Amino acid sequence: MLIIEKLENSAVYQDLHPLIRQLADLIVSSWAKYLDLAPYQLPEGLGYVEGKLEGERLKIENRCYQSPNFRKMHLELAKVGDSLDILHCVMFPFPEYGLPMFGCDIVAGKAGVGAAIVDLSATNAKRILSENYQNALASLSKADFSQIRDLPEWADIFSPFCLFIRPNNETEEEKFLTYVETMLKVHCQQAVNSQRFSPGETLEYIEGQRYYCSQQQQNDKTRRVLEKAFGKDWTEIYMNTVLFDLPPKLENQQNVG
Ligand code: BLA
Repeated sequence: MLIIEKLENSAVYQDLHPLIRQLADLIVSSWAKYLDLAPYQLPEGLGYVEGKLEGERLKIENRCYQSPNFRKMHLELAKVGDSLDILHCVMFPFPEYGLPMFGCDIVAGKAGVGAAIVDLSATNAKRILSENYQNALASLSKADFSQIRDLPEWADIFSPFCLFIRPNNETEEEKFLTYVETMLKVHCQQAVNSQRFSPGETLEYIEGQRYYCSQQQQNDKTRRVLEKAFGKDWTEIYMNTVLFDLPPKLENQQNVG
């Protein structure tokens, strides 16, 4: 079993908004609880990065794992000066299992958490979650959240279960955590029980993951924060190789399981 390095030891973790710390703990502990984790090697030099071009210093701490069903599970914690705290998480399945993408993002400023989003996004051609997923997620409710935010134009990748809010108080922050906890549990349980598709059928899910990544790469808000600290060229590489890298072509695929 993989020994997971404690998040408390991370250079960034200690200074982050409490909701981000709690969510980071929840994500890593859910992965460890449900999945058989192995290390995942990020591109050289991109585990911990610090940048400062114009404006404030940006520090990024990355944690990355893989499992028999997931090519890459990425948790990123970032701090921009003392003004912006960010959590970003994506789970990239091996496409032959036909699984959706788990994605989560929290952005907190001086005034508190402005954006908290989580989704399980389908990767089939119709972009509709399987009945198993739909049934398992049916108990989730958005009724307790007072400020549901509008999604931007590129967000056609998200499912009807996508929750995008500005939490209004600690109760709503806790309810957001519970919502994410349910999604992670359902996703991990469905994943470990999933069957492999044939190479022909897998192409559809590779294409679905490509589309997911290409839409996420259109998020100018993410791009702008990174460009200010690291410049355009570095940001392009980082968004394409760390945040939203495309699954390798089928013939190169290696399954750890
Ligand atoms: C929004 N993401 C944002 C915002 C910032 C970032 C500053 C604006 C916050 C707001 O509108 O209140 C910044 N997010 C980052 C940075 C990183 C990051 C710098 O992850 C990484 C280093 N984004 C994701 C994932 C999802 C996501 C996985 O990375 C969803 C599953 C969603 N972020 C997302 C959405 C918005 C957002 C939908 C709102 C965009 C908009 O309103 O235009």
